[in-house]
Amino acid sequence: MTRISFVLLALAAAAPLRAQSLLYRPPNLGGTWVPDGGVVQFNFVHRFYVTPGPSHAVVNFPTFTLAAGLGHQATFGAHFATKSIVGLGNGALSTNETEVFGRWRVRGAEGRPGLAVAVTPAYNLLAKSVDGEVGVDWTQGPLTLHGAARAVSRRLGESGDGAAAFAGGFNARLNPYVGLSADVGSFVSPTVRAAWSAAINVLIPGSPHTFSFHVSNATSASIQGASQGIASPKNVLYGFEFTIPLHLKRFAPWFHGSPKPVALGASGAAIAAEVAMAAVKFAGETVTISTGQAVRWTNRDPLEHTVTFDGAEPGSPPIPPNGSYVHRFDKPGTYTYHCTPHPFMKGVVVVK
Ligand SMILES: [Cu+2]
Repeated sequence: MTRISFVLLALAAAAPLRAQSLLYRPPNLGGTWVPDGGVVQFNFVHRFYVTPGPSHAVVNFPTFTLAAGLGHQATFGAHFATKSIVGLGNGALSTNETEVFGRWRVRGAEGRPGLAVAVTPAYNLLAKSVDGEVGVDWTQGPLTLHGAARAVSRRLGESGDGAAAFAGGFNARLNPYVGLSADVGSFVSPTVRAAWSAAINVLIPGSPHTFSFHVSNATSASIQGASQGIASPKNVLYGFEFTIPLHLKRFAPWFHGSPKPVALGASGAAIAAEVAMAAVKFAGETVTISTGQAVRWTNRDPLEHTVTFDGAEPGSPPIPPNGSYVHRFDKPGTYTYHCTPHPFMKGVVVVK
């Protein structure tokens, strides 16, 4: 095995961790994470408290994060929170908080020992505030330490002056799959309650997903939301975060024009019937031909299909998008067939 294939293997093994792992980020710190190029990261934070009896109503505080990895250690994304404390100040007309942000990791990489530094410019649509964060983290063995300096041009409900906030936290990995983390962050202001969190972080084995169970008092994952805690009626929220990397390459066939036609199966046979494979169906479910004639199947879907006979007749290999397959029938009979990846796709060839 060459040195290069060793390196590729090591990268492949590291990939699940590099795919935006909660083992390297506490609940209220964006830190320096950047999705890999061509990956759209979907993260879902859900926090709640339960009101006292008799209703025991559950009050929910979700934040959705969508961020696209642009390559070159850069990302562009947004947080959307539906019950943000940022929206509870004077003059707030809504608790729906949207923050759009960019992030550029100037140095370092997730999961690699040493220092990482990232800058995160953002705009908070609810607070109408230009926000920003400089995040640093330092990884050594199972430990990652985090720090962040934040600035906002306008805290919601305040008179328009800017404000600064600072945050810090850590991740401690007990093994490759489980870790603990905590953080605290606060505006430099005696009137605003500091935000905090503590979490158990889990990498789901065999998957690119990470999960955290956490407690916190912060109601959203934006720069402003992660810098202030809810004070009443409850000051502890329970919750979780789930991270989902979506690899755009998987969707490539949807966006690229028709791939090159590929012809499979018998060549030179007299084609007496055409069957299109479209919308995950065999168009023209039953075709009738004479002995010695052939049928041609053409795949119009962006997915692979097969023509697999239910009897002993040999069928097709996987037929790629824009591929076709020709099969000649030398014996009379009724040939039922299906698609192996999509068994609900069925068809019949009657040979007289
Ligand atoms: Cu199919």
